[in-house]
Amino acid sequence: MQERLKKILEESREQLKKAASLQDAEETRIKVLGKKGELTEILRSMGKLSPDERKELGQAANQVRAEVEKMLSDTVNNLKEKAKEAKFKAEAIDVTEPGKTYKLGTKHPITITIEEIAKVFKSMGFSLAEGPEVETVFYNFDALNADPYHPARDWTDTFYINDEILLRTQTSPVQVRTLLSQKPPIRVFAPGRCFRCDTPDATHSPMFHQVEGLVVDEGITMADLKGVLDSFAKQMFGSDTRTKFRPHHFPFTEPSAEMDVSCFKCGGKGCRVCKGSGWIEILGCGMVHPSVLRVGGVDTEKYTGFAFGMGVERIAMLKYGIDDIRLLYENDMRFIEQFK
Ligand code: 2U9
Repeated sequence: MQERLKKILEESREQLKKAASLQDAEETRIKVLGKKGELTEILRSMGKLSPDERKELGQAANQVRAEVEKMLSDTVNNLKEKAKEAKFKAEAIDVTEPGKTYKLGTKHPITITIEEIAKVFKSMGFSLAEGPEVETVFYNFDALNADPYHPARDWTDTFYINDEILLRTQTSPVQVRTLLSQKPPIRVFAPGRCFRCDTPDATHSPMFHQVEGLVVDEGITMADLKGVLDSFAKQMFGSDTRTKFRPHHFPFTEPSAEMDVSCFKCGGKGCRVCKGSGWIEILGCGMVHPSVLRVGGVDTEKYTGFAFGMGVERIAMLKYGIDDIRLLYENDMRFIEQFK
């Protein structure tokens, strides 16, 4: 029996020396000290021995058990320590390494221009209005007093999805929706993407942006239109900017006009930007046609209004000296990154 105990102790020592994981150590514990373990079996079988033999063997067995337990706990502690060291090593951070830098994107020149225009109109009490890019013929044409045979309605000029649904050709449908959902006084500006079947060239893109505006209240006159748009021009292009209104025609406004600003490059003397005229056309505008107001549910005996619309690409191109609209949509970062 003593020999067996010695063997158990030696084998345990050898096995634990080789133990590479907590699992290996646990296997040794089960083999020796488990319910059916070698040492447990010996201790259990001692009942059959004489009291003297039991005392002698009991002492020896308990000593072996204590030693195996001590070796087990040393091995477990040792393995845990090693695992901790390995984890620390794997997770080590070299604080001297240069940090990772992430390249920040820049705002698109069209976004910058829309934000600049929005800031000016917000400062004059206008609020933002938005609407769907996929519209109905009613909101895009019918409600805006467009002649049933107006060329813009033609499928060669407009992207139709079916007979009734199209990609909006201007942001005006947003204001029609505003008229139908809000009561005067109304003071909104509507920036957004628009679509027309244009073949791309230096000045045309089938997708472009507009900012339109609408004011409806009691006693609104052409003087309000001129005051607001002159103030816009001065805030947008500099306080020295002068404005000039030329008669024009739009189906949704009457009277209608186009507004020119004195050239912000040469101050009006004439240069390449203003093509020698000293003036640059910036936007279209007019008093909202009573038919449009009526479709919007507005009492035309009580209320009048003015509206305006401008092409964002045109303003951005003039401001930044961009000579080809296609540059705005090629997504060449070397171009886009210049506008910060
Ligand atoms: C409602 C009533 C009236 C919006 C207006 C213009 C004049 C205009 C053009 C500018 C350059 C379009 O991008 S462009 O080609 N727009 O000249 N737009 S008045 O009039 C409205 C809109 C909605 C209910």
